[in-house]
Amino acid sequence: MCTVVARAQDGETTLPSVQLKRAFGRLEFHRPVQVTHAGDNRLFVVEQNGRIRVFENSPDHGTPDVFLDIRPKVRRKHNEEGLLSLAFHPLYATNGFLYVYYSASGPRRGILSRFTVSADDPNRAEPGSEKVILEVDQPYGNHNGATVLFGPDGYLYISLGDGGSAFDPKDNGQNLSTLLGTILRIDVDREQDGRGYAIPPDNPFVDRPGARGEIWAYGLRNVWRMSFDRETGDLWAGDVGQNKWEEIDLITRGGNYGWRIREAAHPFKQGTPPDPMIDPVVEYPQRRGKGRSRELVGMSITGGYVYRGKTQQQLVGVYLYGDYVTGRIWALRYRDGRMTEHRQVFVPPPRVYISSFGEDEAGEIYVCSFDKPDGHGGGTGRLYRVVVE
Ligand SMILES: [Ca+2]
Repeated sequence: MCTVVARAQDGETTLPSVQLKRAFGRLEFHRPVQVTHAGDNRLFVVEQNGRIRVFENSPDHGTPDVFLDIRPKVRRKHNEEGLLSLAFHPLYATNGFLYVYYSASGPRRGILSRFTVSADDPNRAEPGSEKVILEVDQPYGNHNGATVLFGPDGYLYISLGDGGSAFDPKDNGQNLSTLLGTILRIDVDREQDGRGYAIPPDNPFVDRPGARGEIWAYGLRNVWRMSFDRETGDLWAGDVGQNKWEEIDLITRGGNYGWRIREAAHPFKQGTPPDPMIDPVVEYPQRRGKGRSRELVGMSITGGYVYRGKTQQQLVGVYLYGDYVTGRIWALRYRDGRMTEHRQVFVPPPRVYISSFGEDEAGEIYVCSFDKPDGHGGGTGRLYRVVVE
């Protein structure tokens, strides 16, 4: 259990300041919410309105191809709805399977689906190949999660928000009978009991009466981006706060991350947690100071990555994360169960909205940024590399 709580502050540190360097010439994307790879020197950018674009991860990348276009299926009524995440199967090179999570209508819900790459064009997934794996009803338009990614164990992990509105009105966070407010862990290589997936037998709640066996961790408000440290296997998540506190969590098997009894490490609403609650590794206040000097620190956390690349030696082993609204980036080191260093390492220029971090197969880290926060009426975005200043 992690019980270390530290607040955002500067101090003696080996953590280097970083810069965002515009990547891939002048390529622009429609509200890029994720950049990822399939292990073959290409990058895939998820556009929130329902397209995935692909290009060579090289200086002469050319114009990105449209890898998948499911815009007609994707619901975009709320700013947080859309095509939200993409993950390639660990055996993608041989089976061609990719998994996406998107918002849909009729009824309002989130859909996890599998698609298959074209047999004769690696830059195109077959739009007709969709196989729905899981559907989750969404009571409100916001807090849909979602990140999908495969763990080192080969299982698919999915972050799901608490269902939305504000203050978690249905108390989904502490309710193990709903998939909302959780991170799920499922086996997409097997089917079971009429579902498009199986529940791994070592999931934490498979034997608890009334609990959903898919749940890996809960008490989460809206994990917007999570990642595995490719060296240690640690699962890092950024959980978006209500009105006061944003937090980074280290996700452990069966962990209860407190929402809505707590917002980050702070009491929020009375309740009896089904399991002991785990404090965040780190939190920051949305605002600090008093009166006129009150400063906006951030309003919506974006979880990042532990850097394991080659080109930025000072960042190796450092976890980077940011804030969507202010564009700030922080870094931390974590060792032997506790955080040893933490500070803000990037002061953003205006109009940088960090929608996601991502990495290529070499472990180099990228940032997806929107040009403006609200998606209604369009909105472009771009990719940056994270480099030491
Ligand atoms: Ca929490």
